[in-house]
Amino acid sequence: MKRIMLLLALLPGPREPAQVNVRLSEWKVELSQQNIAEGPVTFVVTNSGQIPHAIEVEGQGIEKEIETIQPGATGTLTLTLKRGRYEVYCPVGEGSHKKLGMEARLTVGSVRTSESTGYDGSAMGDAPAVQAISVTGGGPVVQILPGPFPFPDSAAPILQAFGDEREGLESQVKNGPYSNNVGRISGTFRFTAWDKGATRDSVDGIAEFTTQDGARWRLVLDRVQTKDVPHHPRFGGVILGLFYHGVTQVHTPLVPTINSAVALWAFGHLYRKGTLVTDNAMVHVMLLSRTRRDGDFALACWDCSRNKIEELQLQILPGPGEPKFDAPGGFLF
Ligand SMILES: [Cu+2]
Repeated sequence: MKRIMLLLALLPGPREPAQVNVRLSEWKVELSQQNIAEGPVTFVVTNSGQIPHAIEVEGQGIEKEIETIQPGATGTLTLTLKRGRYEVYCPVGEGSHKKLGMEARLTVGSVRTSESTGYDGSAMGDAPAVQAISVTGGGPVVQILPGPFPFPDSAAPILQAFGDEREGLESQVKNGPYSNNVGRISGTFRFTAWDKGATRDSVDGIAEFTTQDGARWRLVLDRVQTKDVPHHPRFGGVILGLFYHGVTQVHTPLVPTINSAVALWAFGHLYRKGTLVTDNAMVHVMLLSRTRRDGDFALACWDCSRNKIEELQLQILPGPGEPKFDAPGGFLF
């Protein structure tokens, strides 16, 4: 009996999975360790953010994801990983969470750099092919006047998660720059935007237009806004290729769900009839999948993400703490 006990103690038991703690938030995936041994591993994933997230582990022929985790909740994923490099990212939002920074790298076993087969930025499709974009408006120029948002019931459940921004957004549902109340105006808009990472994004552009009241406006864009974009969850600067708004819970749901070729946030120098109004107008520009129909330019869809990317939107709002100006926020070029 004694001999058998000893034998059992010497036998290698099933290996306990290694544990990697993963913390998800906007817009980061943080791993407790970036290097682990080959074999079984359990990812203990906590969503510390404000919106639902998930993880997908990809590399060496593996592509496994966890079910979506609600804010504050935890989930686990156990995998057996062989030696190599892996990518751990959030698959929510058709790639937009990943694009906003929710990705991390994990190395299993010891891997020499020359052996990075199966993990390579371009092969994984995560290296943006375009770093800059130049856009010139060419369509009818339309001013979006204040009015009710046409899909209030679709936006209502999304707004539940917006915390202290909810009240302001709910007032914009009733009367805001996302309405079907539009007027034809004249003007031009062109810009170039550079997507160079968290702090080096840049923009150079100019919009000139005459609003319905006959006032001539000029907006000069020469710097992006990377912080304090007043939308949940926060991000700014220049982003090329982003699926957001609407049902995504990313930024206001008073814009339908869209796909954008470029989205940017900038501070603009705004002039009215040649006089400087502000150097800090808050500007949001998107070249996006079409949301408005021909003719009356009414919002035509709540999910517009599959439409052709051909709508150029410009939104100009007063800077933080600055008084309202008498031009409403939204324009199409
Ligand atoms: Cu996410």
